[in-house]
Amino acid sequence: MKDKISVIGVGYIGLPLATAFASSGFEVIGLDVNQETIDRINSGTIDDSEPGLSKMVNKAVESGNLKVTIDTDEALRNTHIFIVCVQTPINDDYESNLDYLKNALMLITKYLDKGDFIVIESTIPPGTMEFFVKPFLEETSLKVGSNLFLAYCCENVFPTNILEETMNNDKIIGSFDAKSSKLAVELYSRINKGTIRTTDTKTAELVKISENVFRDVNIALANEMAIIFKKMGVDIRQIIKLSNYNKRVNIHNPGCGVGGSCLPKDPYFLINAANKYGIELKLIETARKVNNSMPDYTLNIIKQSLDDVGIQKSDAIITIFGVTYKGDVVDIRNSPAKEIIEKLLPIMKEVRVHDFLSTETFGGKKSNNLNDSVTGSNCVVILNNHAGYRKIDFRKIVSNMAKKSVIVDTADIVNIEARKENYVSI
Ligand code: SAJ
Repeated sequence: MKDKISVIGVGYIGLPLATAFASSGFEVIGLDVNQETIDRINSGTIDDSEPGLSKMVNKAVESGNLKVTIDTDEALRNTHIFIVCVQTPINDDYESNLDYLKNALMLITKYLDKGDFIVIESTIPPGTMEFFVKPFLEETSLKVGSNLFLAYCCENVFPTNILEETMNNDKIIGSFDAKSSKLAVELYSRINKGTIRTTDTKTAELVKISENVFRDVNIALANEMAIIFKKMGVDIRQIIKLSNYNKRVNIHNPGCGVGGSCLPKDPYFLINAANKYGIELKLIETARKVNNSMPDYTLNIIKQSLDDVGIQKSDAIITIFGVTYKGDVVDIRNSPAKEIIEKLLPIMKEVRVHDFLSTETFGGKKSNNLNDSVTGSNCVVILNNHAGYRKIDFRKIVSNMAKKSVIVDTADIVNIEARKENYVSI
């Protein structure tokens, strides 16, 4: 008989993971609350923005090794390995919302047997394993480390490269006992060629958060530098390029804001934890503020650029390129495009929205055809760097735009030849 794994939550993280296990010979059954997600997987119609993923999912489904369902009983019955990949969002007050995790644990506890193994992949605030997950599971009267095994195996895969990273990234595993650690290493070694390191649960939780805090703070640094260098009339991209030749320097890229489901959220897990110790994390909080201010900064650049070419805002046609939170993903969660478009709509004559991968418009006018979207436009605003945009010769775009027009490029993709007086970078 094949080993069976139940994966709870077959979204951005759960599906590639479930697929990787199914492809390596496990019998995997994925549970999700979203019928649409289940239908797409079963009918072989998931989008193919993640390289290699849709093909591998279809193959795993066809082989019979991967099944997905919304039926809890079907998914969790007769399973001894449970992997939780549900979202852990924050509420409007920046407090973590562990309801999805709690719900997943509640379902699992109904099916738990002696000797079962539970893995948490979801990103969680520090201490969650110790003060929430473990006590919750032990309410069943099973005991972690003795007749129940538990590990935190934080995901760290990069959207646009998820499948490859699921199978090759180094992995950190946090647990309370040696047997759980061993089980986790054995399990992940079946799909992962990277180095797997083990530690305690709180360290593992903080590793995951630290990775995203590092990135968020570094992006804020790049954004702040972009603001001052622009005032000085110096090209930030040149500065980054030349500075990064120093092997100890890695300045990140400025942009129109920081979106996605991770970076705008994970720093608050640490900020909130620090508050409980009476400590204010000034740098990390400021980084969040800087990054959150970038959509407004972008708006001001758009307004100023229109002024500079002599166009009244109320007469201006704006074309947005890119609504997803970053290039080459379909995900629009926390996309800075939302705030930018919603703030442009009441003050501009028309806001057209183009995106190669998403049908979302955030209230703007959908334009499927690139040329139509720029014809007569006064301002093309590039918000992400989808491959489709990277291939464009922007000289052609400029020639289709209105006579008085400007390109605002927040993603550094316009080709040098097209960067004339009507080009503004962030
Ligand atoms: N961004 C910038 N400048 C940069 C890099 C990114 O403005 O130099 C923006 C992007 O446009 C986007 C946002 O930041 O709006 C986040 O993008 P990202 O590519 O930095 O990160 P995510 O959210 O797609 O994925 C991150 C990754 N974390 C790290 O690289 C440390 C990924 O590995 C994690 O698994 C993921 O968060 C997660 O799930 O936590």
